[in-house]
Amino acid sequence: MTSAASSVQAPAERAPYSAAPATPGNGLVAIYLGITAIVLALLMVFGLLMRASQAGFITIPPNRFYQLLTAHGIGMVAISGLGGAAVMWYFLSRYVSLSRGILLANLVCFLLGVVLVLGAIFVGGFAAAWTFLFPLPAKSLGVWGTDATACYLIGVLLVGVGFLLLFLDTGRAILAKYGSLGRALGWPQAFGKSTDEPPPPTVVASTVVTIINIPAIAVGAVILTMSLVNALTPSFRVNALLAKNLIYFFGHVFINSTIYMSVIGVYEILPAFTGRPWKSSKPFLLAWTATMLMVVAVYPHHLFMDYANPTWASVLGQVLSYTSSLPVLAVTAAGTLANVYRSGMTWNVTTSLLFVSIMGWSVGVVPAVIDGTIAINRVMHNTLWVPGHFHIYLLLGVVSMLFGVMYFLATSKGAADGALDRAAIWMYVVGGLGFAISFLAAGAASVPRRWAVHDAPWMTYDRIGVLFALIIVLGAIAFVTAFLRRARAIGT
Ligand code: HEM
Ligand SMILES: [Cu+2]
Repeated sequence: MTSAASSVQAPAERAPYSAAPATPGNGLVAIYLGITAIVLALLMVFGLLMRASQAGFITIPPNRFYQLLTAHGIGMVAISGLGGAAVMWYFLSRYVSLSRGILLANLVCFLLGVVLVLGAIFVGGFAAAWTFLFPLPAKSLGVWGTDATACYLIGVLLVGVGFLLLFLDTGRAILAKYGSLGRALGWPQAFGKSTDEPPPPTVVASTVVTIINIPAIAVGAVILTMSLVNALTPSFRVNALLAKNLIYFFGHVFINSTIYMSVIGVYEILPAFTGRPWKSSKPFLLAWTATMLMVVAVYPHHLFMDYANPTWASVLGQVLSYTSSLPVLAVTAAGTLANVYRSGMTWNVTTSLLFVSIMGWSVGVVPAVIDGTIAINRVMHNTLWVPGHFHIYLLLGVVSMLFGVMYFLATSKGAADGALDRAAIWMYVVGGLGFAISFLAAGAASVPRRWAVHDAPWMTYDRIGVLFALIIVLGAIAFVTAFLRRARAIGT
């Protein structure tokens, strides 16, 4: 399975791709991406069912709806993490020496954790949403038992432990090669007078992800454990405000990291088609360091309506919401346009998806920043505006990047895109935009999020949403089946 390591090259008719050094984890990376593809399609169907139930097309009993909501939320966050980790590992292993054992250990933890989480939800009835906010896990009013809560929390903890191992390994490998995290971030070139070649974009991005995710997962583990003890021993009390702060610190950083891991695919693959290498310029290095510092402090934007939280935290949350992702997004979007412009690049499924992903990420940030404004959040908080903005940059941003990388790897042996592949791009983009806009429009009309049953006047938005969701799901299933059919090419 691993002999193909260095064989990922663009076919002859495409722009030349510098032969990559061996990456002996190819087979495992293919398994990671295969699981990602299947789980994405399945969870999208869960989403479609939820939306169809809100629209009144089908009837899902509320208990079942909240189970689906919990599974969709935690599942999508986790699988974006798994897919992103595969992209990061695949490309990072060209520059530093990563452990295949740890890559496998993460997968095993992930799968065991998923079994526990699925059991908790669909057997035990756990339905507190992926954010497991206190006191829901412990106080279900009899809807689910303590055993289901324990299974869910331990399952998520297990997934976290796997990722923690992975990022400890990337940290170890980066330090071994570059000597210090500062050097891996290109600080001597960004802030000093060093004229040495800066570390490649993949190393810079991976270093940032490693630095921000280790504390995020550690904090996640702390609050998962506290919630577990609280559920088993109610006399051990958890401060609700502290719990929410810890959960959103972890949640915000982890989900943002999925973008920062997946975007490595753009840095590595677009140049293969344009023939123009993507170098770490000074603005690029500064941008990644700036985003690294801001992304860990922006999470209070999830607590604007928690008036007990300190005012300074809300102010910080608002200011950083405007600036946090901007540096990396700006250098990446500008870099993408410069890389592609007049390069004679072939517009195939891979390059189209990667290009779309940068545009989707850019577009999705606009409604996010709007909601990050306290005055607007007073109205939009807990409305469908929120899923509206994050579905844009998750569906059209992260997941497009993942599908783009899958196509790249799967067609590296020269398999050509067919008419169905090309149609799927349009379905994915049009369906994704329409679907997200149906959420945004409903949110603008103050339709609440996370409600199983919708009032009749809200259903117009829901029905339009279902139509577009159907289009995007069909497009995604076309990508997934195309990838799975060709996936063996990666590992052989
Ligand atoms: C066809 C694609 C998709 C459909 C039809 C879909 C549908 C939905 C629906 C109906 C909700 C509940 C909205 C509410 O009433 O509050 C939801 C929530 C959510 N979705 Fe999706 N979704 C899709 C793709 C994705 C993707 C790709 C991701 C992430 C990578 C994602 C992540 C989430 C998250 C995190 C939530 C919030 C769950 C919560 O509120 O606890 N979704 N989605
Ligand atoms: Cu956030």
